[in-house]
Amino acid sequence: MKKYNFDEIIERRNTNALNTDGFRSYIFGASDDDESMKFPYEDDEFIRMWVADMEFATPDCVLDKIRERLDKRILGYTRIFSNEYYNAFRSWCEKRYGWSFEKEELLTSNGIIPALYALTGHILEKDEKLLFLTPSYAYFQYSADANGNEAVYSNLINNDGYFEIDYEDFAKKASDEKTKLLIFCNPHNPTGRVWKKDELEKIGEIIEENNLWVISDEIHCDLLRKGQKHIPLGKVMPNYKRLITCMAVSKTFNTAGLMFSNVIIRDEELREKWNKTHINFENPLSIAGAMGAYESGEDWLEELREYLDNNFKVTEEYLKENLPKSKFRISEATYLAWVDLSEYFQAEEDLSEFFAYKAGVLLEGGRMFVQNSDCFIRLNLAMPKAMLMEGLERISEAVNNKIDAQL
Ligand code: LCS
Repeated sequence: MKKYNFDEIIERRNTNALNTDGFRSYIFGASDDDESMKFPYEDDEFIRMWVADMEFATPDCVLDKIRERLDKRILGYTRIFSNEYYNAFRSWCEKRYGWSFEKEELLTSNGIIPALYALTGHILEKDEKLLFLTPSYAYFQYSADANGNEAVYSNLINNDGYFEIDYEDFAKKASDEKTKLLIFCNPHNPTGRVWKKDELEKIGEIIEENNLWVISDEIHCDLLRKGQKHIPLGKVMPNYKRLITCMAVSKTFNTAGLMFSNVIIRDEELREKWNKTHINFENPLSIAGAMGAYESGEDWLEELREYLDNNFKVTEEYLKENLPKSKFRISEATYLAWVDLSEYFQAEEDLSEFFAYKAGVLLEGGRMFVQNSDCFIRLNLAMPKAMLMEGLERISEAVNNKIDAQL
């Protein structure tokens, strides 16, 4: 008997949700109130498979802690003073990943994006370069852009839908004397790869050889398919000081709007730099919610993972049957499916636009993932199955209509 209801469809409009109201700017670069940007679908008719938050309710273990905190009735300036939060997060990491860290290394931030921007600025001089693997979550690029640094890319190799690191290329880029920082996404968005021990060790060796700073962005690390295991990069590089690890409850428990994440900085000097410029107040509701997640969120998470595993399975089956020329391997982690539609589209086609206009589906595709991503779409599968099936049907119908029209 299941304890949680992931089939419930929850109305998100009128909550200032980016997911429902922010797609015009985020996906299409328009203004969010641009009346001229019309689609054959009303805004509430779209199936939304884009931004990485979930259509599922945040679990009660999180909401109840927030309610409890609200009931204390004063929401004044707040910072983490007690050991409670550190203990809860450390226990989570010890239990799930067999890894931990010292209390003084743990800092918090209003999200990982602000942390990436700030750390890039602290670490790099203006003429130095930021390296990451592509395709990539675009905010790695934006961190370089915001700080006026050049970005360098190492393309992953696509082995029949399984993405692997090109160590030779990576080592070459890492050895450029101007390359000083790597942002490493573990597990990887958008391909969903969970980097295995031997892969992490090889990457670790190259990092050490070149004395690179590395930010290991592990925000997706709780969202693994059954049978997969997350290994923090810090676990294979236990004594490497130039390593920063970012983790959060926000993806796992659907609390991205609470703007709260963990930034574990080993290097003392960098921590000092951070502390000098970082306004380290936190939202009391965010701390309460994160405590609820770390202390009592495991059984909800295990059921969520089963539900996601099934959504991936039905997506694989549906695509095989209805878009037989699409190429798709179930992601090892994340709730994001990375689907290759190169048999149906040309590189220059704007896939997000195509699916918004022709299918009524909001998704991110192609160039939105920096490079090495032409003809791919990324589908967010974290939604009730009924909604997912509707999205898949619309996607395949639109592609099949396009093919029929070309015949
Ligand atoms: N890092 C990675 C790898 C992410 O995928 C995301 C969110 C973030 C950081 C953002 O962290 P935050 O600032 O919320 O703590 N990923 C998103 C995505 O792929 N689409 O929408 C959000």
